[in-house]
Amino acid sequence: MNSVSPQYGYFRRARFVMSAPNLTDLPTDRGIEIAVAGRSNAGKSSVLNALCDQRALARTSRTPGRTQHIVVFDLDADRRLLDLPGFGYAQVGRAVREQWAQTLPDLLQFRRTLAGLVIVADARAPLKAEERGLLSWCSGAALPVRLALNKCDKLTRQEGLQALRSVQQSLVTLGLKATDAMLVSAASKQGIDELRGWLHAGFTART
Ligand SMILES: Nc1nc2c(ncn2[C@@H]2O[C@H](COP(=O)(O)OP(=O)(O)OP(=O)(O)O)[C@@H](O)[C@H]2O)c(=O)[nH]1
Ligand SMILES: [Mg+2]
Repeated sequence: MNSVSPQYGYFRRARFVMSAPNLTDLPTDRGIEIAVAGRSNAGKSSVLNALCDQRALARTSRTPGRTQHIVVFDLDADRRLLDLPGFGYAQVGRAVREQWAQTLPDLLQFRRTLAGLVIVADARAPLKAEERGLLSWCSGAALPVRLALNKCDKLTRQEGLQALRSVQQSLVTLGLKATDAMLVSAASKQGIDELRGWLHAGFTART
């Protein structure tokens, strides 16, 4: 379960490139990027580490608000993963929150290399306004999106399926497909290889 299928081996070669405070600090807008977004503490950095099969590639923390810049990882010369700051965490200073509230829409709208978005949400919590907003934006812009319901190791199989079904109904009302949601766990690695497969499709669609 904790292995990387051979065709996705390039995830293992992920390297930290930079931590960018602003969009203008990002690498040249060329190649293909997939970003990981979501509520603070949902497990974005942990999911990214699980995808790349590396323990400490992206910094994780029990304290919400750990990732405050756009953290960029290279998979190879043309493909990058972006770990985005979390939204919805009140303790992060107001200035930081407001700056990010403006940066995220700009990134989604203007970053030409952005080929997909993984939204990481806590499988135990219902979708909130920010997640719905992001999902509906992706639906309108036809940006491929995957909603990864993380921490499913904390739920029984039955609870997990219930959470998945209820979120799938929301997705359909937002104009997305029920199959755009999946249960994952950065801890147990459930669903991680499937998510890698989705990223792989996004990374290879344009090359
Ligand atoms: N049980 C369990 N805990 C998890 C899982 N994924 C992440 N966590 C824990 O959740 C906490 C937050 O994880 P992070 O990966 O730092 O979350 P983040 O979304 O990157 O947080 P910010 O960068 O602050 O926005 C850490 O204590 C992780 O160990 C999971 O699949 N299962
Ligand atoms: Mg993080």
